[in-house]
Amino acid sequence: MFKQIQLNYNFNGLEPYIDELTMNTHYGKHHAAYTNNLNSALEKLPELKGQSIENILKDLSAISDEALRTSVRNNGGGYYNHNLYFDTMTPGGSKEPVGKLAKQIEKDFGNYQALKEKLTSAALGRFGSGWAWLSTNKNGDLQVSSSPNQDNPIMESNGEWTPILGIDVWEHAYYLKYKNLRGDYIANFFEVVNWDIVEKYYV
Ligand code: MN3
Repeated sequence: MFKQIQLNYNFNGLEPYIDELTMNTHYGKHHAAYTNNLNSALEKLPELKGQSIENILKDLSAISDEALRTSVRNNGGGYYNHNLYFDTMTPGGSKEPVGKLAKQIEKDFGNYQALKEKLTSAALGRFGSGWAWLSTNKNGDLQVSSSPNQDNPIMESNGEWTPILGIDVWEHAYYLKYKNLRGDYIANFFEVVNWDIVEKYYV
């Protein structure tokens, strides 16, 4: 039975960057639905009982029933992606990457500003619903990418790459406040990123 990650802040805690109504709907309705639907699909897949969500997502082809595979892909992705998203935000943000992660960002991208630009263009360039990602592999390399729908780098690389930060660019993540202005939402998202937590996912 998978459970939504607990928030360390209130629904209004990310104001004015992410508004209370969006948080309420996003966490309370969308993420809750992905989680419930994932658990329902897994009830029909007893062979996956006890497996981590990462293990399930890195080998979706192990699910032979096509409808169940699609359900686990969409809802398992939605479950995992939003746990990461909500966990890596904090009221006021923490401004800049730290520690080993900051060093690797310098190595792979030059500096934080360059990484931010790369993530922003991945997020802006994703047509329709999806995500932009900062991911790492077992060597500690970093990579920026984007995925459609609720897909993520774990599924796309069979577990070679694991996201440590994700920007949700589904309209449900920003439309109530920002309407069509995805770029404004993305710029403001960086104001609430908790780089201390992102670094914990990295090391
Ligand atoms: Mn979402």
